Amino acid sequence: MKDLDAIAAQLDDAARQATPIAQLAEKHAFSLDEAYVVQRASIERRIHRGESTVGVKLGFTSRAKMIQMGVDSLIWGWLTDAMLEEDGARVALDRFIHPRVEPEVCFLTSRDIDRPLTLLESARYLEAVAPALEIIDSRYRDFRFSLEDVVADNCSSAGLTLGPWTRNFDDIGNAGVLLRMNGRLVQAGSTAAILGDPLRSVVQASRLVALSGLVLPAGSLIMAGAATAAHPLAPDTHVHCTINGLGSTEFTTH
Ligand code: 0L1
Repeated sequence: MKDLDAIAAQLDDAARQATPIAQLAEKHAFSLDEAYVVQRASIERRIHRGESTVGVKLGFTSRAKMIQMGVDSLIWGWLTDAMLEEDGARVALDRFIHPRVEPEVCFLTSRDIDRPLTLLESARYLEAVAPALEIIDSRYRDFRFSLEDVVADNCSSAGLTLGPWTRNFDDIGNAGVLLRMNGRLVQAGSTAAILGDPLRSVVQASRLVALSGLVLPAGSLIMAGAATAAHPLAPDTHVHCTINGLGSTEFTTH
């Protein structure tokens, strides 16, 4: 028998104790719809502990990420205030299991989003855009999962930093993206890798949130998804992401 709350508790405990667990979806035979119920239940546990949701993230919006993780569908999860790190922060890695980092674009919404938006409409719902670094950390052993598993695990969400907010939406469709670690270039790409244009992530986020019968309030973050494959994080590493026309964001691990 499936107990979706118990599955959410297992994932939540794995995250809090930074201890990996075996994949769950096959054993407990839960569907993708049920995986989102597990995800919501694990977020409710965070909210119960005092965290607040600050927005949503999309996953597998780029071919590089789909190929890296062997899945082929767009997914979405929640961001909470506890995941936010200051730009330039020192980030302790001991609270993660096997963290990775990826360069992203983040949007800030200006109005409630309560229905699916078109691409043309999406810009009118945005206040600002910023370069971002997302730390992902699968709670599953060896960072291996099915689509249902990763959705239940809130799409591996673990942390993020944001660079300066701007209203420079004009060139975000094909802006150069560089990810450096200790000064060494480890990934180079373009924001065009994110669904052909990161604004399409806003469209997709509006569709997915509306499908769930929810409203994304004004002032929410929308992490558009990775522009490149993710890189493992090791201690004592300065991580720096630049997005042409948007600026940069960085953190140092310890
Ligand atoms: O940007 C992304 O595609 C994030 C996907 C998160 C899931 C993962 O790779 O663990």
